[in-house]
Amino acid sequence: MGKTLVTGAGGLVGYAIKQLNPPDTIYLTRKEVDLTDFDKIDATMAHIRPSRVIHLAATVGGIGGNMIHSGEYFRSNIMINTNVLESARRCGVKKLISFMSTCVFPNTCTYPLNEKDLHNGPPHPSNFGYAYAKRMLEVQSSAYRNEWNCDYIVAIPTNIYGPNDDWNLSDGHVIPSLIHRCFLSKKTNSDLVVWGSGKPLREFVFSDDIAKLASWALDNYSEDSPIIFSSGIEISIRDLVELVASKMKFDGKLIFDSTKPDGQYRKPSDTTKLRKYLPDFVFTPIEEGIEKSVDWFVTNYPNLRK
Ligand code: GFB
Repeated sequence: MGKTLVTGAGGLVGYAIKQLNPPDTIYLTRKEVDLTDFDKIDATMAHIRPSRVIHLAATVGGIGGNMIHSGEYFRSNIMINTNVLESARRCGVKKLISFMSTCVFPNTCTYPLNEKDLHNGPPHPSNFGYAYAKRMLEVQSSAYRNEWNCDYIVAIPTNIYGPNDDWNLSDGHVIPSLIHRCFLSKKTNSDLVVWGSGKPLREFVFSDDIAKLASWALDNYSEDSPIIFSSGIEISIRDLVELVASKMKFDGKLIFDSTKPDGQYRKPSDTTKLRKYLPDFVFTPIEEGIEKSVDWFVTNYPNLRK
């Protein structure tokens, strides 16, 4: 079958893929190659000559990071994606999977979010730069399929979390930020400050599930249109915080900081396509996923990414 190259291997999903231990897999991290530099990734691709690529590398963050770094997230992701897909094409990669996120869908559209609605309106303003850059992954993959018959597919996961997350308090996603903040509140015996009203609803997916689904898609999915990876189960931020607090054994006060953004109220996703292919796939329940993430965080503190 040849080699599989994983870009962005130092991150959340890269870590989960390593745990699966797939054969003939080469892991590329940000430290090794700057993917915004075409010559570097092109030379690396030509040297490794993978037949398959799991393209995870991206400049990402939670709502805080997206609002502050809109320009940087746009620039960096456009460059990374353009370079990786083009160097893969040049060296004859047979199959490539890349990732968007349900936050790149239009802000105003009918629910649940369906793959076919991706370009039907502007994204939520809180992640304007990131969303437009990520949408171009679908455009580039489709254009390459049309002209060069490249079997490049795109997955759309919901908010991913798990071990080896980015635990940054200001730029990170809600679950790792809350686990980290709750840990500090416990340590200093202080209130746990939560951003926004706690009312927004989100769907979360554990990183191990994404690793399994990515590996399945490489072997079994070849549609031009993207595929949503989600359980379709929503949870409110308030219920999520209470779950994190209980797994961390935090019994202090919760403060909802209304000066911080709520973001989009909800973004429920349509799982029909995934279920057509994988009717029996079992997603990790959020209680179990949060427990594993908390355990990993506590064990690996203070050597983690934050
Ligand atoms: O993970 P998050 O930043 O991503 O979650 P989004 C934001 C939601 O969690 C908002 C609340 O409703 C926040 O008010 N929240 C509560 C917090 N406490 C915190 C906290 O400490 N940190 C953070 N970050 N949020 C992102 C997109 O949107 O979704 C990205 O901006 C990305 O582009 C990701 O694609 C999947 O779900 O709002």
